[in-house]
Order: sequence, then structure tokens, then C-alpha cells
Amino acid sequence: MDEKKVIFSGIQPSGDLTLGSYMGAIKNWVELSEDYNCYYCIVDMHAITVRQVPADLRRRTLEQLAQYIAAGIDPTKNTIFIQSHVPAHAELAWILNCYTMFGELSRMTQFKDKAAKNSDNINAGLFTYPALMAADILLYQADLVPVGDDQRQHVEITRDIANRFNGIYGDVFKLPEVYNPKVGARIMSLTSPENKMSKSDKDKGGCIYIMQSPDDIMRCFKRAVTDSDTWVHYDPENKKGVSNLMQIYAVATGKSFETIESEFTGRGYGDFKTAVGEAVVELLRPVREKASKLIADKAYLESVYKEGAERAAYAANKTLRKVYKKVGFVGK
Ligand code: ATP
Ligand code: LTN
Repeated sequence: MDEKKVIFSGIQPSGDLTLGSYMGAIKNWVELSEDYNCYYCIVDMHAITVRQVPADLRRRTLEQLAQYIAAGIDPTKNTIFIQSHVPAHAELAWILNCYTMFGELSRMTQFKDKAAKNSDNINAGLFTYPALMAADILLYQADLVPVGDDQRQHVEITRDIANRFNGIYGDVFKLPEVYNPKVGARIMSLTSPENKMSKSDKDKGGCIYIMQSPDDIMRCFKRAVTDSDTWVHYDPENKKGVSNLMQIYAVATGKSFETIESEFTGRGYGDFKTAVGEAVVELLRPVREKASKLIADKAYLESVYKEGAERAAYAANKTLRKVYKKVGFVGK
């Protein structure tokens, strides 16, 4: 019997993975993967809520799979799979759509942001995105959902939907908790530190990518926005750029903010930015190197996602069958 608690998380293959996705999510996934029964998903069905070029979506889906494994998630101990390979996600999403209110979806900040950025394509999928995300999580009866800060609201609505459903039909779904890292839950853009570092951001200079070359990474950090004094000090209200760099350095090295402040007392921002850049280069180097090798091995990747889908479908269908029965569908 598998007594381990269950974790579910996912990332959309909507762009190349960033240092934000790594520090806010993947790094924690790896740390949790030893002690929990983990389902890590590539949520391609969520990605098409924004228009994608089909060939790019296909390529990025496989690259993302390679990066999950390269980051340290062992596919023999965890379930790594592609969302569209397990039809139960779409099936439960439809049902949950009927238990999700227009008003609560209208309050989602990700919907408001994405609708503003894609004003020519505010489609129904973008609006009901949280019902599909709730289906992802609830199908596996997940205890914990490790995500960055921006996804907290989506885990909360998942709980609300589950609660509503359980209130009508009895205890069908486990109520999931969000797992947020203490440091690194919100990495900001290097060029506009008031905005989240985001893989679909048009301003590429503000973003560090997992697969970026060391030279490029160093160049981006050297250009990072700071402020007009020279004090390396954590103050996210008034020193957004410097505090963001401190956060990145803290996650990459494991050092506390106090240690970082004293390390750079009396030294300029130039030294500091170089140190942060170098720490990030070393943090990402093994992931990049391993992922490049794995991307070339299509047969291996295929074996991982096929096995993952099989295991995921087994767990997901158990919940789906229960839900079908509860809502009154005639069994096959
Ligand atoms: P998109 O631009 O396509 O919306 P994104 O770059 O914002 O994508 P997601 O795919 O939405 O990233 O997020 C993947 C995971 O990484 C989520 O758990 C999210 O909370 C986390 N994450 C993304 N960006 C950051 C960030 N800048 N800081 C911390 N965590 C982040
Ligand atoms: N909405 C998330 C991606 C996502 C997810 C999930 C995260 C889809 N389904 C289930 C955790 C659990 C995002 O935009 N980052």
C-alpha cells in the first residue's frame, strides 16, 4: 500500500522555462519528490487558452519533459505525464465547470491579466481555465500543490469548487493545500522588477531561461535594474531590483539575507550582480547539460510519457468514476 501523501503540479508548455518557474516551482518539486507520491504534469491543454504555433507547442512539450527529468525528478519514482494524454482531465473539467460560478471566475487575476494581454482572443477556455486546473488537482486527491505565488488564487478556487461539490454529494474530493517556497515564490523581471518574470513576456531581457548559455545569463544580470544608491539591502517595497537579486542569490546559494548583506557591505552593485549571475549559471548548468542530452533521446522521452500517462490515468479514472456515479450518470 502506498501511504505517501499526494502532490500534483503542472506547468504550461507556453514558452521556454524560466528561472521563475525553476525557483518558484520545479526546484521544490524535486525536494518534495522523495517523500511524496508526486504527479508532475505538462499542461498542454491549458497552454492553448492562448494561441500557440502547433510545431512549437509540440517541441516545447518534449523539451519541458526533458527539463523536469534533468532538474532531478526521477520518472521511476514519480509520475511525469502530458495532460492531453489523460482524457479524465477534460472529462472532469466539464463537470466542474457546472459547479464553478461565473462570478468567482471573473475575480481571477490571471484571467484579467491574460485577457488584457490577449484582447483579440478572450476565449471561453481562458475564462474557465481554473475549472480545468481544479480537475487536474482533484483527480489525484492531491494533498499539496507546490506552485509560485501567482497560482495561490487558483488553488483557493480549487478548494472552493471541491467544497461545493463535497457539500452536495459527500466526501468525494480531498481539499488540497498550496505549498509555497519561503524564498523564491515570486521572482521578478530583471529589467522591470515590478513585474513577475514570465515565460510569455515580450521583454526577453528581463527573463533568465533554464536553457540559456552562461554568457547570456551573465549579460542579463549585468544589465539588471537596481537603484541609485549602492546598498545591498533587502527592502522589497523601496528597493525592488536589489531585493529581487537578493532573493535569486538566496535561493541559488542557500544564504540568508543578512549573510548576503554583510557579504556585499562596501562593495558596489557591479560585484553583486556578477556574483548573482555566477551563482545562477552554476545552479542551472547541470540542468541545462542534462536536458540537452535528454532532448536528443526521443525514444526515452516517449517511454517516460507513455508510462506516466498510464499510471496517471489509473489514478484519475478512479476519481472520475466516483464523480460520474455521484452526479447521476448511468454507468457503462
Ligand atoms: P506564462 O507567462 O505562460 O503565464 P509563467 O512564466 O508565468 O507562464 P507558469 O507556467 O504560469 O509560468 O508557471 C509555472 C510555475 O512556476 C507555477 O507554479 C508558477 O507559480 C511558477 N512561477 C512562474 N513564474 C514565477 C516567478 N516569476 N516566480 C516564482 N514562481 C513562478
Ligand atoms: N495554472 C498553472 C499551471 C497549472 C497547474 C495545474 C499548477 C495547470 N494545472 C495544477 C498546479 C496544479 C500556471 O499557470 N502556472
